[in-house]
Amino acid sequence: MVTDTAQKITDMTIRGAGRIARAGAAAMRDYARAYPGDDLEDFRKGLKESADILIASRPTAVSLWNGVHATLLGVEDADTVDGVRAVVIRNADAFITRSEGAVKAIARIGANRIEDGDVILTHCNSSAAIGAIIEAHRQGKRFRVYATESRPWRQGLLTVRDLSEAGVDVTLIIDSVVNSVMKHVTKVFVGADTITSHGALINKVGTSMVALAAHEARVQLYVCSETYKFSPMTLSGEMVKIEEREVSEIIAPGDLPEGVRVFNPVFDCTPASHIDGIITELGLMAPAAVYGVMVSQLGYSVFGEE
Ligand code: RI2
Repeated sequence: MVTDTAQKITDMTIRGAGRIARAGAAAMRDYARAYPGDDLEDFRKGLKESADILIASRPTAVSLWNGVHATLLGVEDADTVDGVRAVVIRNADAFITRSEGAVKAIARIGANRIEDGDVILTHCNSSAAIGAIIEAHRQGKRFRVYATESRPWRQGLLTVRDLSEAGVDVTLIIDSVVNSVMKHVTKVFVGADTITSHGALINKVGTSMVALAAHEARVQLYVCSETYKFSPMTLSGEMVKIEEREVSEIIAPGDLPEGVRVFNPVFDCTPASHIDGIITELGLMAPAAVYGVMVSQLGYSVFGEE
């Protein structure tokens, strides 16, 4: 189960920072539920190994790390297999409920930033950002959306499907058209894979170019992010690892001229200076507010046991 979920996350059958976090928590819960033995130390060891396998399945989105680690809170305090099992199941269910609730809250709060006449640009496929756009449409606001294709995985095709099914007026563009349409855009809404303690955004590769174009055109950029995408590791100065994926996602290896290398990072970093607001389940906050939220809400993850 754990290796199955990890494989699905690696091969992107399960994707999106929120979804992989919930899938990681659910896999930990299922492991705990199915553990057959009565050896407490072996159970704890199995939980730790499961957590490591899940977390290694995709390295960039800290949501996965936070979702998996959330299930282990209090495991050291329980002193029977059944006690540990109950803790992990309760933690996993609580994380999944919190995550789903956060996405809904972001939709409500994000919709408040959308007005009649807006032209919104979104990049890749973020359920948090799309939720806000669809909620604004549901409230009767009249606006339109540009959605990037998002090479190489083309998650933008999911975005245009989601938005058009909800009745939103949406136009698909390839990524390199972003600067050309920016003069018509009034707001950019994107999701997040990780947010650092100094308010920088790690999101789908290309987000930083979108942000540069928006900054140049004085267009507001909002990030829709649950607070479990805030990275506690960055508080202690750790860097975010940017995932690099297979060459074959860009070009069939046989089609590549000899001697040509391919560089395929799938995320990039947008500085806090190019972000107008982060829409979280706690409300709209400035990038500079991230540090305080991290310390008060997520600090346990930094200083707790591994
Ligand atoms: P939600 C995605 O990563 C995109 O980068 C998207 O912006 C982000 O996760 C957040 O998605 P990928 O899994 O959690 O497609 O808002 O590489 O759905």
